[in-house]
Amino acid sequence: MHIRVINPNTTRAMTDLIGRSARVVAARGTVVDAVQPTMGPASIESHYEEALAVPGILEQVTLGEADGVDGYVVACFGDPGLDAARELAAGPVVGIAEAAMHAASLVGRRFSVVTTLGRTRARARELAQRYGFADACLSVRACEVAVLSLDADPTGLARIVDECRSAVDDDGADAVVLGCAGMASWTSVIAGEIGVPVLDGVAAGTLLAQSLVTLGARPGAHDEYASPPAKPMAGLLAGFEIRPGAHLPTVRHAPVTRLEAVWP
Ligand code: 5HY
Repeated sequence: MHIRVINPNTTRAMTDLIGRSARVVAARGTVVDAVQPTMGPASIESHYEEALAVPGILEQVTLGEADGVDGYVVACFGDPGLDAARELAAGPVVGIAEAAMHAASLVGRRFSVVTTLGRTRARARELAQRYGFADACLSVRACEVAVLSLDADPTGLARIVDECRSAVDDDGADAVVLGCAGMASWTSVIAGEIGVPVLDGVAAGTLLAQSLVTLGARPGAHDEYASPPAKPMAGLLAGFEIRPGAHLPTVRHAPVTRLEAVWP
């Protein structure tokens, strides 16, 4: 089985981190690689950046289809481009917010999300509502550390732990969802500090995508997730045109980053 984890931003260090976090949990025999778009924002912390990340995600799904990828993880907490990716992919496509929230709902009655900047909180709450967790998602907190500062900021981890602890002590959460792919490597450290399950969507998404492939569960090729209709595409997006009789665009880019799998 081949699972491809797509970092929708264009920061190689995050792609590397995401790839490592995914490979740690993947089953022996599951090939996991991590890629990033050839175009788009260095990080995603606004609606504008989220919108501009989608063509790059679809580029990577198109390339993945040519590579015979069985399932995908969209590794950005806003789950950008998820529905569009499902129209292109033959196999399952899982978002990290979606995966982490579902996992949290199986180990806690009520969970909180701890994300990066406060401006992304509404998006997290919107996703909780979309995924059916309007009641289960108790609160969405922000550590106010920018995505690309998570590693560099010496106070970053402490600020995330503080917000996670407040989610438990003040909000009453019995599970916490990490609201950024860049937090993936801190899951067990944070769980040890706050004493409740902590769910990272990179790991949860990798395992969920792997499980869906094992179950043979893929988006229905009819109705909502059918291939997009053939249609002219103008300007910068001309490479995304789907021609009559085709199911995929003729994207001409090669992936910038492809970390070959090294499973444990
Ligand atoms: C992420 N942004 O997981 C989100 C987190 C956020 O570049 N990768 C990003 O703040 O929404």
